[in-house]
Amino acid sequence: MLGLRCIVGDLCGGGRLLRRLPHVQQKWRCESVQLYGLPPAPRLPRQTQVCFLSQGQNPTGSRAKMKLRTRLLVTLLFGGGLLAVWWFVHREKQQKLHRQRIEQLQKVAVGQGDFSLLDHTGRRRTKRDFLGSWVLLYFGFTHCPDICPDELDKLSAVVLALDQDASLPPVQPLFITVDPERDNVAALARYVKDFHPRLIGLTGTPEEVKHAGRDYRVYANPGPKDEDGDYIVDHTILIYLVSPDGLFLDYYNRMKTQEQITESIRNHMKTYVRL
Ligand SMILES: [Cu+2]
Repeated sequence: MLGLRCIVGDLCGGGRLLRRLPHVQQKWRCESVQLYGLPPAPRLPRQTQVCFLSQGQNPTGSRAKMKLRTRLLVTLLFGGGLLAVWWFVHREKQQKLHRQRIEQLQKVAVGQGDFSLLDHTGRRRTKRDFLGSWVLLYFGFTHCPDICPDELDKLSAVVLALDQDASLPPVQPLFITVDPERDNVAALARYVKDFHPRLIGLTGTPEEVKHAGRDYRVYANPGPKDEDGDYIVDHTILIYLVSPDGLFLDYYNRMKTQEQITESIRNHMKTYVRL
């Protein structure tokens, strides 16, 4: 009997000692509750516990969050400032390049003036009518035996090739006569039909034609007439590229192939900045 009491006493004492340990307390309580048939206490989800801690229980976390916000704000302000400086410098550089380009084109002084001529339908056209369009301009005459037809064939092929690329703007081909004596409106209307459908023929009085050619520094000199009254006009053989601003951009002589001219115009179009 005494032995049994000692064993029970030891068990109770050992139990009390164990129950004082915190991790055992929890387990003990749970097991005790389960033993009496009650459900275990519900546990908060992990996320709720974290939120609870961050909202009121952990001021260090709150300070860290504030620091992060401050850093983000400083980074944004600093980045925005850098972007503003870059934009300002970039705009200044573009404006400087723009001014330099205008000065260079004005120094070239080719094709700066206006012209006023009749087209192959009899309508008066001036250079202003073509502002906003890329223009390929050629000076020649309809009685030219080979050079002018060859050059206009090449010019037409260039325009056709550029037409194939839908990303490029259309080019307006123009043909200005250097032989107003024979190249009237009707002669031009017959002549332009052999080339690109958009080709416009232009003529006028000798003074008007001379004025148009002078702006492009075109040389034209009629030779002596033969017994049939026929003659050849010695003239400059160049194809001029005029920008949508109406300024001379480039020229192509007879040595330039159709492919070279097409590529050059394509590059001009891609690097073009409106004045
Ligand atoms: Cu010719």
